[in-house]
Amino acid sequence: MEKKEAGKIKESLKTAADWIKKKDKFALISHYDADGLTAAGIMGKTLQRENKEFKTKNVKQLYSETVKEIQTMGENFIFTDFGSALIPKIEKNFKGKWIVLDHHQPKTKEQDSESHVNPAFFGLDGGKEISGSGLAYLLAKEMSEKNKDLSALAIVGAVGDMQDFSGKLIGKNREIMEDGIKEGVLGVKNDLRLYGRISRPLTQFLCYSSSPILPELTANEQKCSEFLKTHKIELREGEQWRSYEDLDAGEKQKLASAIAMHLAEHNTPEWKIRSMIGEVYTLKNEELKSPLRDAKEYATLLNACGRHAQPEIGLSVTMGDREEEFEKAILLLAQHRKELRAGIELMQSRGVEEYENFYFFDAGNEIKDSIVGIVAGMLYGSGAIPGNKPVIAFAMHEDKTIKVSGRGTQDLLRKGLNLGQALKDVCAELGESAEGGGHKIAAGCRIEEKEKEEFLKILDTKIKENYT
Ligand SMILES: [Mn+2]
Repeated sequence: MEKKEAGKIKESLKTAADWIKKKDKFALISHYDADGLTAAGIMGKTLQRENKEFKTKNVKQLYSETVKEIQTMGENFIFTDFGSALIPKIEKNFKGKWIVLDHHQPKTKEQDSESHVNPAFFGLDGGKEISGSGLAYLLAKEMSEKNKDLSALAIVGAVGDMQDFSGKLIGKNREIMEDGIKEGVLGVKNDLRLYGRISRPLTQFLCYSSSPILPELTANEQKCSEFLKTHKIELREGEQWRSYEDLDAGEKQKLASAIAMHLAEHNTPEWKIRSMIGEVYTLKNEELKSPLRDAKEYATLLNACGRHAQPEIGLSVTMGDREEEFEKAILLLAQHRKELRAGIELMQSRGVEEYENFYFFDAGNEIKDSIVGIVAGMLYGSGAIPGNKPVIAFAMHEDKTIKVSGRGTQDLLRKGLNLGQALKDVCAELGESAEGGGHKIAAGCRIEEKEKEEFLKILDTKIKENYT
């Protein structure tokens, strides 16, 4: 039964592909994170190859001003990696001239429009089996088999949305990965999954690890270099700083077990240690030392662009720029890392408040609202908080509303946590001014400052109710 359902998504994508072939002058609107930027890159490339005219815009949300601007951008409208929660609004403003490809929880159980493609309508899990960029890729493949080289970008998007959290890609993501391997654009192997294995010098590789945070090592370069020396791993080869990829098989294994041992000594749960090893994805057409060579590093670079309000730079990179825009993206990545590190240090020094069903901290103006969710996620495993409850963080947005970010752990997910639903429920109770939602493991919403206290109180009961 389920297989048959999943087959129908192909029909739905075919309908969308046929519509695109018949139309021209598109506005391509996508979410501003790694998944959204790769989705836009895939669609952009696809439209280019069909000789279609198009303009692009990457947004965080669909505000009324944005709607007006989008209406002037083209005659037909493609929304990727967002839109499922906004179908009535989109239909009202873009009457019959739109398609939405999104994997976030839709508002209806049944497909509400044939222009609306969401894996949830077809028995697929949009949290782990396919992402926004994956949908864009499947559509591109419906348009033409020659678009199969874009599969590597779809994998960057999936990894950006952490759909590889179990240690490997599953479902449709896995089929896309196999396309990439067959096309020769993607490599996959089991290895240490710390961030920066290709482009970071070893010391920084340990120092900036956020998943997992390495107790006493994260954010401490001195200790990291001592740790490597203790385990007799050379930091340099001649003039060159070595990266993890430069190590030989024996050294790699030595380092991986040293890290595992270190984590075990610091009471990191075993599942977390095990999750350090898993699939890593290599983009074979990228330069050997480029951050774009590794799917996770590529995704982080794109997120850095989006979070610094310059998604167009990231989009240029996904569309193929490896010169000026790429250089700008590299600078944004460095800045992003600096801000994350400052955020973690702040939270570690201040500590968090504990509620019955979650941990909480209010970053106020001290951590940007665009990165507060990542910082919250990084607190797990750092020793700052144990993984037994989700963590909720507040940060002040420039318009003085409060951005709420929630993060859970894979352990909590296994226990049935649905953070997206919990936040949605609280917002529903607070009334129309608040809106919220997201995924089971990571979700967010926006509230008014005066609602803070009430929000926390209601949330304590809603989280408890949303373990299924
Ligand atoms: Mn996404």
